[in-house]
Amino acid sequence: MIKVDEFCNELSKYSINFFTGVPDSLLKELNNYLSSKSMNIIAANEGNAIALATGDYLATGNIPVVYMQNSGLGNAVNPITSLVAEEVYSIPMLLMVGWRGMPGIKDEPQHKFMGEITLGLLNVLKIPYVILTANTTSDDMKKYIKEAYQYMNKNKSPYAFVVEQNCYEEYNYKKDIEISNYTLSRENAIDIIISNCEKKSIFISTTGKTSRELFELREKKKQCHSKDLLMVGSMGHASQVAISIAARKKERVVYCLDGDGAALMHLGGLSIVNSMKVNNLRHIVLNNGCHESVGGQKTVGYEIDFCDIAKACNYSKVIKVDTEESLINALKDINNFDGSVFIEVMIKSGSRKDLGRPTISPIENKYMFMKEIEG
Ligand SMILES: Cc1ncc(C[n+]2csc(CCOP(=O)(O)OP(=O)(O)O)c2C)c(N)n1
Repeated sequence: MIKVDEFCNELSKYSINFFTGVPDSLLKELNNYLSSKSMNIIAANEGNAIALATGDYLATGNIPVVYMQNSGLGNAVNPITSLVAEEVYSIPMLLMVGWRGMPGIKDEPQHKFMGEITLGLLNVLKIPYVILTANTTSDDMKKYIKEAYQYMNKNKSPYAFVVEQNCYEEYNYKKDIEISNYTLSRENAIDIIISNCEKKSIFISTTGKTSRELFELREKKKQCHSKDLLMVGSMGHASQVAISIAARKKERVVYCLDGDGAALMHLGGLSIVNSMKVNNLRHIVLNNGCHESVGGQKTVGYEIDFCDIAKACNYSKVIKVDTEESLINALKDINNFDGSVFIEVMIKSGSRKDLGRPTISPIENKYMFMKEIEG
């Protein structure tokens, strides 16, 4: 196992001091350590992080680090091939890639395919890598950093550390607790929404704990899951799936339960709602100001105004709520409303320790959902 402070100190010997990326549960210790550092920018998506790292390299000449879950490689491929590649600007950077869905390790369905192709994808991208495991020692780590640095410095191109689970020792830190007076939890808010929506409403829920909580609430209420599409992967894309279902199924009210991190990841998705004429769409961002599902690392959710953005994107009605009562009133207000609606729900961070995972597969979910909305 590697000590995260030793790891970062070793990097700084090579003037590798700038970190950017999107947090991942496998990189939680690194993210926790970095949360106290100034040269760490939590990016909206992994492609943005590659570009931020490029800018920092151009400005300083020092090699930057980009961290991400392997699912984020998808977002990073375009800037890797058309900005960072040797054929273009030839930018060295160290990628830290959390290896979810690693073959042989039990993981969730959304991680399986990317887990299988992670090393192959790095090969296709011509990015050499080394795998950090629970058995990687401090001496190994120092050797790997030296080799990575020599490669990046000589070739002026990226190198990757692929990070297996339990590779870092637990890092105890005093969490910079976000002071918020919000009283609603995400689970509370979801409960209120599914209890106060129009009867036949459809739900498209974002990745992470939102979908897990929606699933468990249905179980608790003994309701079936057929009206819900649990988008366990493809972070940031739930609202676009919801928009096109809403466009086809005008007779149904379509709710998208989004997260602030997910909405930020592909914010441009908000811009097409007006041109799609989806008067039956209710886009709800559950804003806890952080990536709660992977460890609570901050987003800019509490610092920006999603409602202003939604207004500028021409949603017909835009509402911000921060209490149980105001959420219930907003849901009453939009009942039978003919127009697209955006609601930002200000919530506190946190979730139940015993929160489970969906026990139906995405394929089962797809068939029951399609059956529910057909005709
Ligand atoms: C492309 C991609 N990058 C990173 C992740 C890892 N990930 C899963 S959930 C999550 C946090 C989502 O944050 P938010 O949407 O704010 O919801 P919250 O967990 O706070 O409810 C992240 C970063 C991912 N699944 N996909």
